[in-house]
Amino acid sequence: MDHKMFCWQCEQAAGGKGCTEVGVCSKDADVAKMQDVLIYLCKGIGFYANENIKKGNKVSQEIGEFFTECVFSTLTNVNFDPQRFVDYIKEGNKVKKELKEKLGNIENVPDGADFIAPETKEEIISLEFGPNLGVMDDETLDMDVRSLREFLIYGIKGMGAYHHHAYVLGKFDEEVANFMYKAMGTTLNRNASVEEYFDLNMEAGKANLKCMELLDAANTGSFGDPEPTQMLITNKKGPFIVVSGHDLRDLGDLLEQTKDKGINIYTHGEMLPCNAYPGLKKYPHLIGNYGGAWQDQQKEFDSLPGAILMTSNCMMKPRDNYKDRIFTSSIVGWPEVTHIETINGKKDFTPVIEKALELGGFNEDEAEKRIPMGFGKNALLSNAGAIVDAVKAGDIKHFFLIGGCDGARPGRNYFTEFAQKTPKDTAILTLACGKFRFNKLDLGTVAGFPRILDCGQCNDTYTAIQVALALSKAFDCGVNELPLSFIITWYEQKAVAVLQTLLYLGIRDIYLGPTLPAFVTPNVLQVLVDKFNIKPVSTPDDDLKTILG
Ligand code: SF4
Ligand code: SF3
Repeated sequence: MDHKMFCWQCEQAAGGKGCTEVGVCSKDADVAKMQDVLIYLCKGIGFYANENIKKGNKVSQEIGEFFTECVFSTLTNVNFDPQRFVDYIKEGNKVKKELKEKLGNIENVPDGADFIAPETKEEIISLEFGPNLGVMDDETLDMDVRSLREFLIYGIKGMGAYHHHAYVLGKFDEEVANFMYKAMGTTLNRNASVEEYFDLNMEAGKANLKCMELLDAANTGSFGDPEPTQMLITNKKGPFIVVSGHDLRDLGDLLEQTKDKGINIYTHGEMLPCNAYPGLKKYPHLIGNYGGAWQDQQKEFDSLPGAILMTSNCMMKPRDNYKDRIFTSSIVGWPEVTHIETINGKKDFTPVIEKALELGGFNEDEAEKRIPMGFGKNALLSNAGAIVDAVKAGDIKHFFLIGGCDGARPGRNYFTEFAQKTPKDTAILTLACGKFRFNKLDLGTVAGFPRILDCGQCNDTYTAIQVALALSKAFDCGVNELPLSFIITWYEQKAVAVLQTLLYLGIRDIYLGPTLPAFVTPNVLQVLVDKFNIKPVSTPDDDLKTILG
């Protein structure tokens, strides 16, 4: 192929088709190639792990964690550091050899399963694209098969992210790991059909539901159930650290290491929901949330007089102005940015703490503002009776789940306008960073509840699903018959995993925006329309009119 790279895994894909010179996300062609090579290796690891499992051989948790970390590392806006990919690739070669040896000789090994990657950056990036290496390189592959194959791989990446957040809190799940092996291994099969891939995408939805349940158990088991909270959204005088991403363990550890140090901790982006967890908010120096969604970070961090810790996506290219005060941990990486290593299962955040103290923080208190949040599973389900009564009395006429990722495209104003235009006798459930489009609007209350009910991070789609199931039980009907509509905003691959879960659950009439994924072909879209009546968003007025009849 004549491009330097090809990536179309996120909503920002250049020209709505794919990034071919450099990623709109700033991923360069070298890192793109290394990620392609790592995914190629993971396909073979998946194949050999799955064959071992079929034979009754156990695949260790260590391998499961490594595999999960590898797929997660290739998610959009996570890791841009070539050296980290060289390390993953070297380890991946070892893991594959180990699994192969354990299995002994077998028949019907697909092409590419035995691929062993070179182990220097120069050699890795000079590998030629070809079948299994890269997305677009086997020109003979049917485009619909490719579309569903990549749909599956992106869902696995998203699931990998959730699985990683769960197992750092002690919840590793063999069934989830086993599905990831099987699915990745299948992508080596050149004869896998559209039907086979469609079914695997549905199975991915099921496995991801399990994974989100696991993460819910990990988060609430470690830090308690989120409780409704009036969260501070303005700045307080004094030194501070802004913590971004999705990793609750990192935040918990940092809070412990900063207590009594005179440092305030603000959440940022997808960390916002942490302000509602009893085990985290018990630290009085977790004082609130700073800023908006991920795409505003370059502007918001530019002259920030505090330290920043990125614990997962979404990391943007840091400007020189703040390169010295931003730190990465866990899965995240950027060359030249200080990475907090995990040593014997522990992280020492001293460099972040020292930087925060050195910078001195905000000079004065801003006029205080707070917004309601923390409507997690427990908080909502314990109010299920009152919610059902309000629906029966006609006080709440409709629920909208407006959730998913935020992003930089102008078309995303749709979600702000949509929220503003929802009638006053309706409630909005929201989750993930897409909420920043409207979470500071004062939309008032309905039946004694805030009209905007913030359920948490993107993985808390699990909460929304539990609420939908509780309502459908109370009204003795299917979820699709409830006065509930799903308005999903996507950007990266966790949203793909969540979409697979919603489809697996048979949820119909989902509105998806701001644009449809570049990797979905017209035929695949037609199948999704026929089976699930999924539709692209149009205008808030038209969509509201269709939904509310
Ligand atoms: Fe382009 Fe998105 Fe891929 Fe980055 S992750 S290279 S923006 S498609
Ligand atoms: Fe946002 Fe990146 Fe997806 Fe967890 S932080 S939702 S975009």
